[in-house]
Amino acid sequence: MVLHGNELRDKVLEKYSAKVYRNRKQHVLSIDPEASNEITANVRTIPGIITQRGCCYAGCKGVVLGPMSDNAIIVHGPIGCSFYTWGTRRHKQVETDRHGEHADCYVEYCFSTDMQEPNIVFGGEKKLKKAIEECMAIYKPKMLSICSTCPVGLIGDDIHAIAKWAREEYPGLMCIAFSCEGYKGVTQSAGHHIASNQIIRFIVGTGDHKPQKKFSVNILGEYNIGGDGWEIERILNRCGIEVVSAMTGTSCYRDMKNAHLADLNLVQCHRSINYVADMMKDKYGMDWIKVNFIGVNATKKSIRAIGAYFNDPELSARIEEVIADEENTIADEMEYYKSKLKGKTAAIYVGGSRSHHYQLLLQDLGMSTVLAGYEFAHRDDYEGRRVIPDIKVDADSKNIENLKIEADENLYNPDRITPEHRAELEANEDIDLNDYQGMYPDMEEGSIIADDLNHFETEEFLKALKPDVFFSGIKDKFVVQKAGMLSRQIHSYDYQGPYTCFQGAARFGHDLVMGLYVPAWSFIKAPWKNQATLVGKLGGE
Ligand code: CFN
Ligand code: HCA
Repeated sequence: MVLHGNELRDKVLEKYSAKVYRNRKQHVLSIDPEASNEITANVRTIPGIITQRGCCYAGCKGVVLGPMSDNAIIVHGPIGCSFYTWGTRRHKQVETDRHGEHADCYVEYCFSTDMQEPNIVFGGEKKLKKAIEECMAIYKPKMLSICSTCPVGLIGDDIHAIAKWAREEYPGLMCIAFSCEGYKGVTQSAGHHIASNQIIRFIVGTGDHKPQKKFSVNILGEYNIGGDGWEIERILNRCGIEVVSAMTGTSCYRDMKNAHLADLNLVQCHRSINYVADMMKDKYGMDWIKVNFIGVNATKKSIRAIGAYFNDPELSARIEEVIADEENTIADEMEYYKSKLKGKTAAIYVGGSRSHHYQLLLQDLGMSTVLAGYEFAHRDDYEGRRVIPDIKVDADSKNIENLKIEADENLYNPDRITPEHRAELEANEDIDLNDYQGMYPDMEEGSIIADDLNHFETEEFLKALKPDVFFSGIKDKFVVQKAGMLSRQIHSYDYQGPYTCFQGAARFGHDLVMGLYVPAWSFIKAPWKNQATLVGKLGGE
C-alpha cells in the first residue's frame, strides 16, 4: 500500500522511542489546507540524531562574512574551525568595488590564531593581537574581522576590547569582533543574526558614495553562489536599476558602507539577513520587499514588484521589454527541458530558503515537490508572518542580543513613496512589502514538510516517495546516489551555476536533464544490498 501525507509521516516516525516520536512529530507534517499547519522549528536537535545542521560560527563567518572580498577574517580558535570554512562555500568574488576601484580580495585566504593548549589555559588574547599585527604588516586590509570559535567563549578572551585596540592602533582600519562561538543558539541561524547586528552597528551608514541612477537597490541575502548574484545584477542593470551593494556576495566592505543611500532593499534570502532589512527600516525608514530570482515566473514577479514599488511608467515599460527579451532568448531551451522533465518529482532539503525558492523553478519546468524541509529556518520561513498571529520568541534569540535601533534623524526618510501608494502595495497580494509569506502557500496538499530532517528520515522518506531527484548538500548527497537516485547539490550547485533569473533557469533545466537522463543510475546497486557494510565483534578480542 502506498502511504502518503500524515500516514506516511507516522509510519516513518513510529520506529522512534515515544519521546523522540513526540518531538519529531512536531517537526514533520503534511500540508493540509484545513489544518493549522503549525511546525516546530529553530529548536535544539535531539542529541544522538544525525542532523545536517551546522553551527553559529558557520553561519556568521562562513555564510554572511565569508563572501565580503576586502574583509580579512581572523578565526580566533583552534585551526580546525578555520580549515572547515576555507573554500567550502561557492561564493564568487572579484577584486573591484562598485566604483571600479581595486579592492583586495581575501576570500581564498585562511587566517587563524591556531590556538594551542597553553593559549586555552593562559588565554589567547596576546596571540590574537600578534595575528592582527602580522595581518596588518603583510596585507594592510581596510576591514578585519575577528570570529571566535567555541573555546574562546569558554575561556573568556575579550575579542571586542582587542577589536577596539586595533581600531585605535591602525587608523582607517575597521576592525570588528564577532562573538559567534559555535555552541551559541541551535544552528547557523544564530550566526546570521550576530553578523547582521555588527554590519548595522559598524558598517552600513558610514559611506557617502551616492547612487548615480534614479532607481537604486541593495540585494540582501544574495551570496553569489556559482555566480547567481552576477546574473541578478545583469538583469537589474538592464532594467536601469543600480545595485548599491549586495549582502554579501559580489560586495566588499566599501560598497556596504553606502547601503543606506539606496532607495530600496530587496531580500532574496529572508532567513539569513531579514535582521538587516528590519534594522534598516527602523534606522533609515527604508522599505524592503521579498524577492526571489530563482525561477522564470518568480523572477518576473520580483522585477515587476520592484517596478510597482518605484511606480514609474518608464521603468515599468523597460522592465517589460527586458522580460520579453530574456524570455525569448531561453524559450526554445525551456520548452525542450520541460518536455523532458514534465511530471517528474523532487525532494529538497537544504538550509533556510532555497528549499522554497527552488520549488518555483521546478514548477516552471513542470515538476512538483513531494518533500521539502529546512535545516535551520524559523516558523515564519515555513508559515509566513501573516499566518502567525503571535510569533514565539525564537529559541536562539535568548542567546543573542537584539539590537535596539533608533531612527537616524538625518537619514530617516519614510517618504520615498506616498501613503496612498504604500497602501496600494500593502494590499497587493503579489508583493511582500516588509513582510514574507513563507513556503507553505506554494506547496501542494499532501506534500511532506520536514524540519531538521535527519539521515534516517531522509532514507525512509525517499524509499517511500521515490522522487526522481533529491536536492540536498554534500553530507547527504552520496548516500542517496549510492542507492541509485540522482542527487544535485543546491548549496554548491555541484560546481555549476548560476541558476538565477532567465538564463540561470535554462542552465538549471539543462543540468537536471543531463543528470536524469544519464543511464548510470540503473547500473548502480547499493553496496549494502549485497554485503554487510558494518562488521562487529561480540565479546571483543
Ligand atoms: S547561500 Fe544561503 S540561501 S544564506 Fe543560508 S539560508 Fe546556507 S550556505 Mo548552504 S546553500 Fe543554504 Fe540558504 Fe540563505 Fe547557502 S539554503 S545552507 S546558511 N544558505
Ligand atoms: C554551512 C555551509 C553550507 C554547507 C553545504 C553542504 C554551504 O552550512 O556551513 O552541507 O553541502 O552552502 O556551503 O550550507
